[in-house]
Amino acid sequence: MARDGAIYINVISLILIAALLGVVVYLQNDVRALRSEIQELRETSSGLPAKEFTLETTFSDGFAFLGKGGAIDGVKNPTLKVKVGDVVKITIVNGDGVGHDFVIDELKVHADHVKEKGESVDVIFKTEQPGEYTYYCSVPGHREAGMEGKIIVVEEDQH
Ligand SMILES: [Cu+2]
Repeated sequence: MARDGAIYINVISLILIAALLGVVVYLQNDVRALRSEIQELRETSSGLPAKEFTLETTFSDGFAFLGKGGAIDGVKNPTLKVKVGDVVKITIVNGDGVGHDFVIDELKVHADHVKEKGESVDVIFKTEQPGEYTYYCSVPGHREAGMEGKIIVVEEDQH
């Protein structure tokens, strides 16, 4: 009787150990799946814009780009601050019904013209060198009439 009991307990512990091993393997697979999911998310998110700005063209005593939303909201020709390596997206919205474009010569940025009121266009670019660059509208006379501002690119560790 005592022997039967001992065998019974051994069988039970073997089943328990097998069950525990199963749980451990299951959890390991879960962790692995989570890791690869996180890696995938990292890879896809690295291509998304890190900095987004919206500029609306406006006319009131001269032309200007008017900042929309965030820290630049309501600021005329706002200074845009970004970091080296940032993927920058700038949306130009036509707010005055006059044809405009958006150019940053040094960064080889040149947006298509927005002709009608409400029309918008996005430019996306990656910053590579620190520096101070000028954005402007290249429609003849517009830069002189006020459509000019700065974009400042700083090193990663500066703020
Ligand atoms: Cu213009």
